[in-house]
Amino acid sequence: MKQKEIVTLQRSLLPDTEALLNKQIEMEGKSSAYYLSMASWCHMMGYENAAKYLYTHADEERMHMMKIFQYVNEAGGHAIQPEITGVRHHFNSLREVFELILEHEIKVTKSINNIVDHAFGVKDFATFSFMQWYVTEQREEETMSRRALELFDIIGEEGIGLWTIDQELGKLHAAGEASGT
Ligand code: OFO
Repeated sequence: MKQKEIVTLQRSLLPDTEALLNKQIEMEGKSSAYYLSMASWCHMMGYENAAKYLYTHADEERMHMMKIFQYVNEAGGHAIQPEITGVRHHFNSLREVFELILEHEIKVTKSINNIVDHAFGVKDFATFSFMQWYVTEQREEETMSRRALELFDIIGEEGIGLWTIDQELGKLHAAGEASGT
């Protein structure tokens, strides 16, 4: 049997599932780039703990991207290294950074749910099962993003408010690290 035939026989991903997974690879890659850019802005502005939180988050998003990347190739598809452009480098405030994160995470959750729904519909139970990790991860990420944003309302941004918020973000980050989130 020729090499190409062996590869074809091993293929278990349908083309539209592969396309959806490649779109998700792109989304996770963009998440990593967005959070790295936000981390840099926070670092430059002196929000040390927010920066640490976001540097770690950027690394985690790359890991999310790589998990899908490996899965696509192992399932006989072709994972595509995404083009990442249009990354924003400047923000109006620390609150805006965390509003953008929550907004972005909600979009990611919808996209993950769409893949899960699709995989179930076409009876691709391997992909359905693989994506369960992302379902849990998104729930945790949304919770963390909401908690971070709540700090702005609870503490307020006047006086030493922003400094206190940054300290609390440090605690949130430490708690997330301890729980593996
Ligand atoms: Fe990959 O979880 Fe956020 O985006």
